[in-house]
Amino acid sequence: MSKVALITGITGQDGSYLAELLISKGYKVHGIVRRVALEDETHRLWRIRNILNDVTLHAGSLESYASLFNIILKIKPNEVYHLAAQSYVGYSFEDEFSTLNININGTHYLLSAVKEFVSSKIRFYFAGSSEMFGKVKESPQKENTPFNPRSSYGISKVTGFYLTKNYREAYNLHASSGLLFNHESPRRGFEFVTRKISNGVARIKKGLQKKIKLGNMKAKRDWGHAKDYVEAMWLMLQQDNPEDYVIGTGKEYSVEDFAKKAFSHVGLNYKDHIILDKNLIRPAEVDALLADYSKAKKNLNWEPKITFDELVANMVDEDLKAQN
Ligand code: NAP
Ligand code: F7E
Repeated sequence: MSKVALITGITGQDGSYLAELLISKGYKVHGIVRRVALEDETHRLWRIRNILNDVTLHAGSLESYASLFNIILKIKPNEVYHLAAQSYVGYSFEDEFSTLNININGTHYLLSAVKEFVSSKIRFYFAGSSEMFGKVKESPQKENTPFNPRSSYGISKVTGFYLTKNYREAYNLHASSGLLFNHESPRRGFEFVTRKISNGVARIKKGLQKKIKLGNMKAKRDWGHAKDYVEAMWLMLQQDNPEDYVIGTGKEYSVEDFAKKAFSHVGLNYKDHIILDKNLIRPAEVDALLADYSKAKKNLNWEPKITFDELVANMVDEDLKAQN
């Protein structure tokens, strides 16, 4: 019989790729969607437009314990992938309260609802983040690197991580956290720096825009492709024992490196098109992140397949097509 999976955040970047992966593996895939008429394909459903006939969507939100409980009661999932969150670090400085409320309480509500069905042996995935390492205490970062978050977003993910760990230890739940480093794709939200650059490059190339405004170009990130990372989420839930895993590429590049590569992909020099905007510099920055994913390689046999150069080219090429 097909396994049943529930994805919170199915309309997001990772949710859409994970849904595709699980469908290809024969799962019955359910997703939770907030604040949208489910038949409105033009709005938040754009990333899952091509699989709308293959998934079952349920109206609900992280703010509502009742909605989460009732969906789990109805569909009785084998696996729950908790991806929904206020995921934009920049915004978390503008609105700490909603970031903390959604990300912490939402995770708590979902874990608590899953616990009600603990005897049904639901497996649970929590979307942790390299932002938990924040102002890093060591480099590269691995599973036991101390957390030192620099934003309410990072704090919310540390709390979600400990909630997940506590439910694993206290209630014997098969619950794992992925400590995922930045991962991008042509489905990345436009507010994140990689998509802002790839979209800007495409528009500049087509003569629709002249400049891109950026903040801290010296920040370094370990950037992978979301397609590779959803595979790691699935692998974590297929293990006999629930554990936490760092997922990244082991290579770091600056925002400037990304911009340079994206512009050179279309034969332009980034220096001619970038404006530094001090308003985009964050009150507390995460300067550099770099993953040591050796545990995932050893236990999950997971490795990233898509390189940084391929990622940049993929994003710019897709944004160029979208301008046509
Ligand atoms: P994303 O594209 O921003 O998607 C976030 C999803 O959460 C969307 O489906 C959004 O729904 C949903 N959501 C937000 N608030 C909600 C609420 N109150 N109730 C119900 N749903 C809500 O994020 P992503 O890049 O796919 O990331 C997935 C998860 O991984 C997030 O938890 C993120 O924090 C975490 N993460 C991401 C990265 C990365 O580099 N991408 C790295 C580490 C961890 P709407 O469509 O309605 O907005
Ligand atoms: O910023 C710098 C910015 O917003 C990357 C989320 O998926 O990954 C993501 O968080 C860097 C930062 O991603 C601009 O200051 C410069 O140093 O693309 P970002 P993020 O903050 O790393 C982690 C792992 C998550 O968990 C999050 O959910 O780029 N930067 N200029 C800029 N950033 C933005 N957004 N816009 C700029 O103009």
